Amino acid sequence: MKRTLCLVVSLSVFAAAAHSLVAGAPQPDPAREQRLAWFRDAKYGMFIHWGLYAIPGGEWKGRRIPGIGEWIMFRTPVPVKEYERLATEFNPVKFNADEWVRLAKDAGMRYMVITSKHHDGFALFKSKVSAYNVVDATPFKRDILKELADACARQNMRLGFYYSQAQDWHEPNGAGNTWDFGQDDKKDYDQYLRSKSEPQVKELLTGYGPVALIWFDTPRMMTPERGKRFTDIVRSTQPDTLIDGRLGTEGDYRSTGDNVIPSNASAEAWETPATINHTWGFRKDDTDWKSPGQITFKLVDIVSKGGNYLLNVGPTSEGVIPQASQDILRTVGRWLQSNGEAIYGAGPTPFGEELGESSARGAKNVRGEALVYPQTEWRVTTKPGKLYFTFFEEPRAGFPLPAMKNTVTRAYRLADRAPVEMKTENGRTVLNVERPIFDPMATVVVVEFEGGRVQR
Ligand code: FHN
Repeated sequence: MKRTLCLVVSLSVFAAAAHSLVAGAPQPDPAREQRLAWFRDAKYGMFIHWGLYAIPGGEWKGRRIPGIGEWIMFRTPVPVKEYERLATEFNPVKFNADEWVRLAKDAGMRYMVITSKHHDGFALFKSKVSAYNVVDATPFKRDILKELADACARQNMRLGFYYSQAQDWHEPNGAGNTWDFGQDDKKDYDQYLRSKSEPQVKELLTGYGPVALIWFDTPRMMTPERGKRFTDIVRSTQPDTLIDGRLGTEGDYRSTGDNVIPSNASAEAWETPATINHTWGFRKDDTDWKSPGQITFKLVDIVSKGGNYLLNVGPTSEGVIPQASQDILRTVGRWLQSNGEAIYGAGPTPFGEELGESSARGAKNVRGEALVYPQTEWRVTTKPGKLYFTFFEEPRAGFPLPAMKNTVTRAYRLADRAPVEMKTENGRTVLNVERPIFDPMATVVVVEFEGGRVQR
C-alpha cells in the first residue's frame, strides 16, 4: 500500500531528486523491494562512528587537527607504526552495549549501524585475517560487535555494519595511505581486497547473526567486477542483508552525500547519513550540537521526501555516547512517542509545493539543477486515507490545505487527538489550528480523507 502511495509523487519531482543523490542507482527488482520493506518503514536509524580515533579526539601531540575526527590519521598525517600504538591504549571500560541499544530505542530509532572497520583499518571485531582488531590488539580484548549484536537481539533492534571496503590506511595495498605506502595506482589493490576486505565482510556476515545492512563507503578504485565480488559475498551469505549506495556498484538503496537532504521527493529508497554536530568520530572540541527541533525538522523533511535519516553519534574512547547527544536524541524520541504514526511506515508528500519554490528566473546551481528556495513552515507525510501535516511554525489562522479532489472528513492533533476545526472556503478545506500552537517544536495535525490516496 505504501508503495502505491509512493507512486503518487510526480515524475518531475522524482527526476529532480535523482540528480541530488550519489551513485548506486538501483534498477527495479521485486526481490530487492522485499528486502527493503523493513528499511522503508523504519525511517530513522543510529549511525555510530567509533574506533581508535576517539582517543586523540581531534588533537595530535597537543596540536588541533581540523576536520572530521575519524580522519585524524590522514589529516596529520600519522605513520602506521605510530597510529597503531593507539590500540594498546584502547580500553573503553564504560562501554555497555545494552545502554547504547536502549538509547537508540528511547530515541525512536529503528536500526543501528556501527563502524566495524573505518578507513584507519582497525576492526571493532575479532578477525582471523587481521590481528589489527579490538580483541587481538587492545587491552580491552572484548568483541564489541558481538556484544552489540547480542544486545540488539535481546532488545529487538536491527543492526548493520559500516565497512570501509576500499580505503584502509593500515594496509600497504589498501587505498588512501600515500604517506607510508606511496601512490594508490602503484598498489596491488586486489591483494588487499582479497586478503582483508572481502574475508572481513564474510566474517561480519557469518559471526554476528542477522545483519540488517552493510554500509560500504568511499568506493575508490571499485570497478564493477570488484563491486560484484562484494555483492556475491553478501547475497550468498545473507540474502536479506541490504547493501547501501556506496559500494561502487549498484546497491539496494541510494545514499545521499553526507548531510545532504535532497530538495524533492523520490519514490526510490534512499538514506541521508548525517552528523549531530560536525564530526562523525568523537572530537573533544566539537560541541556544536543540532537542537532537537532541528533534528525533528530534518527527520520529518526526509520522511516527507521518501527517505531515511541515519543520524550519527561519536562515542568517547571510554565508550560513552556524549551526554549532549543522548539528551538531544531522547528529546526527539519523546516527540516520536506521541507523533511516530506520522513517521514510521509513512509515505512521502503527495503535494511538493511546501518544500520550496523554484527560482522564478530558472537559475541553476553548479550541477545544473534548478535552484530551489526551501520553505520550512510545514511538511506532510501520508498513509492510506490520512495526511499528517507537521507544523514547525504556527500556521496562519486559516490554513488552507493544498488543493485536492478528495473529501476531507476529519482533522485532529496527533499527540492528544484533540479535534481541529475545519471549514470550506472556495472549495478548499481550511484548518483552524489552535493558538498558541500545541507543540512549538513540531505539531502534527492528521487530516482524514475519502478515497485512500490524494487526487489532485
Ligand atoms: O570518509 C567517510 C567519513 O569519515 C564518514 O564515515 C562518512 C559517513 O558518511 N563517510 C565518508 C565520507 O563521505
